Amino acid sequence: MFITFEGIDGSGKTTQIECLKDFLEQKGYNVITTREPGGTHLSERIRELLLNTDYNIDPITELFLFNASRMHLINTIIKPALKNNIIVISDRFYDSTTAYQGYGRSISLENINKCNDIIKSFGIIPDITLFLDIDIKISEERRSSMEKDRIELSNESFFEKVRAGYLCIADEEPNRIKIINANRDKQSIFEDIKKYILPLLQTSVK
Ligand code: T5A
Repeated sequence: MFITFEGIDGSGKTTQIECLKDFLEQKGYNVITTREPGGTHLSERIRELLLNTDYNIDPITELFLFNASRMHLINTIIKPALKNNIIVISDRFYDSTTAYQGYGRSISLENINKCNDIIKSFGIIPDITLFLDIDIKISEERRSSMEKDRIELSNESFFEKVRAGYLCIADEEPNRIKIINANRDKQSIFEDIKKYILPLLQTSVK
């Protein structure tokens, strides 16, 4: 099973992924977690470039760098793990590209979809995507003590566009993408996540 988490920066993905991994392991499942950009040595190097505040990166270069990181992660980690019936949980996947580079940076959705279609052609499509929907102001408060990376330095209107983009994507694929109110405490959010994941476990191998 391939589970992805999505949301704007600081929406609580890392926190919930840790809870879900522990929960699934306690039930006896083999689980690996990964993140985008990153997850392999090469992709982590690409992540450093993408998030480094020293670079001014145009949207199309950014689009290709995210996709290069993704392709390497798929071939090196995700595909082999799924083949071995390991549950893969990824912090972000191609919906991030649609939301950030498409809706956020205004690259045409036609071009975004061309890239996403290449990725999809390798057969790696999330079984479920949990979109942690958080108010921009709350996410900013939660991140206030953290140093900002190149993308986090973007202004509020950028994140409004990204969030609106996620809502459009979720609207288009309601069976796969579940919207979760992430403005609440950690446990309430996790209860919702469990409600979506538990029915899917019946089809997973331990
Ligand atoms: N990107 C990525 C693109 O533009 N295109 C792409 O295709 C891809 C793949 C990646 C950046 O790259 C962009 C998006 C991003 O800008 P990242 O590090 O993955 O960078 O992105 P972030 O989402 O910024 O990761 P964060 O770790 O900052 O946020 P998380 O994981 O969503 O949030 P988390 O769990 O670390 O929580 C943030 C803080 O809030 C607290 C936590 O303890 C933590 O301090 N918290 C809560 N506090 C109160 N109540 C709750 N319910 C809380 N949950 C967590």
